[in-house]
Amino acid sequence: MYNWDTFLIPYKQAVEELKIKFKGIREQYQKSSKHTPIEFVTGRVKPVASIIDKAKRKNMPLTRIEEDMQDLAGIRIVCQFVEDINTIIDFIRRRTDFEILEERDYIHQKKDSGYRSYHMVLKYPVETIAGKKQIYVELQIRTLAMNFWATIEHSLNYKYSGEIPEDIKQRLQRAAEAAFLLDEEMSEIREEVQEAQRIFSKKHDRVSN
Ligand code: 0O2
Repeated sequence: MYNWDTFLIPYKQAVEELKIKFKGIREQYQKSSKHTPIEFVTGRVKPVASIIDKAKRKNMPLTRIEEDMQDLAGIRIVCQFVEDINTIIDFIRRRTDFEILEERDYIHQKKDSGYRSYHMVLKYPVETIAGKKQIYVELQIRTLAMNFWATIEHSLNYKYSGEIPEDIKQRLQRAAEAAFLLDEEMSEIREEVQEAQRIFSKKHDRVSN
């Protein structure tokens, strides 16, 4: 049987390295006069129980997960405005420290559940004692509103083992629509909000220096 701890070490390393890199980008933006397109960055290695569950669900033998389960390592970049997502996509496409294998736009084509997010599958090289190892990483880019919705829906899905009752499903659809409208409204006043945030962060810098 698998030694999961050993198997997952390079995945942990990829997640930690990428978190540092994207947090570094966030910090550089914060120190510049430009709007910061990254609100926060999180990352995780899929828990072993979820890996086994997903493999069963997809009829995937465990010997195939390294190749076929491309979200063992996951990074999430959350931003304030939908426009920030495009800034991040452009910047990811220009990077040379990984390759983009796939892009899935669940923003223009939301899932039936109401889920919206932009997904990229990256091939990221990690140095191991046995040499370079290419690791697949699923990068999810979404707004705060999309993230709020997805987090709630994810826990309900867990609670109901994927069988969310119809009335709650309908409420979730309406909540997804509300999150979409919230993103639209915020985009309309984006310039105003960004100006206010610039003033606030300058004042904050003066106080803390
Ligand atoms: P976790 O780690 O618990 O988040 P599939 O499982 O077939 O739908 P696939 O082909 O692996 O997905 O890739 P896809 O569609 O890009 O989705 C992978 C991940 O996106 C999921 O991981 C979720 O994190 C997120 N996601 C996709 N659809 C939904 C949705 O309807 N609601 C929510 N809340 N999240 C979604 P996992 O496997 O669920 O694992």
